Amino acid sequence: MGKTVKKPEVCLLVRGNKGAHSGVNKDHRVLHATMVKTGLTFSLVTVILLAAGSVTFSAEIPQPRVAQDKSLNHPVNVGQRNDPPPPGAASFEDCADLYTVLYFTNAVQDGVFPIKPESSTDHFDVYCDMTTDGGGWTVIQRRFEGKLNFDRRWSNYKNGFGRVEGEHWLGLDKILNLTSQNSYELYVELEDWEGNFAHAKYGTFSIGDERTGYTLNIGGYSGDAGDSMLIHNGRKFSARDVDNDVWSSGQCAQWLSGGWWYNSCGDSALNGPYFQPEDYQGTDTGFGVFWGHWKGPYYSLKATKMMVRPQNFSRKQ
Ligand SMILES: [Ca+2]
Repeated sequence: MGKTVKKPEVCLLVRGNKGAHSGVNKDHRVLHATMVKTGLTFSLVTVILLAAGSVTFSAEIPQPRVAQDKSLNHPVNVGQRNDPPPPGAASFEDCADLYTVLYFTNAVQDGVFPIKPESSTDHFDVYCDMTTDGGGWTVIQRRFEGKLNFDRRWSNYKNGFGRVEGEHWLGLDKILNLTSQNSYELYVELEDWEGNFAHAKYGTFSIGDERTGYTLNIGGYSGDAGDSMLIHNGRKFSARDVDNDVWSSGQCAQWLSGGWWYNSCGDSALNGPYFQPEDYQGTDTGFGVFWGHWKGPYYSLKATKMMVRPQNFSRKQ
């Protein structure tokens, strides 16, 4: 296990449902905007943008289907849509793709949106973080209250579990769909029980397909949380019922009670068992949700968020 403990640096993140962008880019003019209510879960804003006087761009822009709900704890439903996107709806590869359109309509906000990566046959919902580090992030993992069990089988980690507006794991197949269509980066946001935040950003992030065990390709660390993924680079994913780790005489996913790209076993386990502070006594309790280089392996974190964005995403701010 990683033992390196870096003195934490406090990083308070500014949050909000609305983006900080108050105006439309001066190179574009919004000529017409109409909002069409099409049901309880969807509304469309039709906008026409005249770009630099030469290109006319028209798009149907999805609005968030639901607000973030931290109280939900439902069975597996990641990626299942209750309704198909309305006819004529724009198709976005990821939240970064969507961000660009929302920006030019002054409609940047966090929320749940349908996307359709290039290799995906269907739309599926994701939570878009449009505010952290310039926005455009597609969330692939989130924990903040411990009501969702992450000690699950391979099929759950493959297909995803939880609800995207709450705690969830998006699913390895969907992460593969996302990160195989472009060169992606990863942002890991961590919160401890004292209200401190730290992050680890990786300039390179992708996974192989299921035949490779969803092998992790990660690198280019920056941030203030420390690099607790380095030892996991090149490793296969393991879950409770599938042992792909490097520990020849044991099973990391069972020992640490959550799926991950284990080495033998490693410096991080963000899918480990969630503990309330009063229930966690460090080594006496065992491993929880940890990022070794920030708080050590025997500190179970309050909140985690993993999210991806194309490397070539250009900030609009
Ligand atoms: Ca093993």
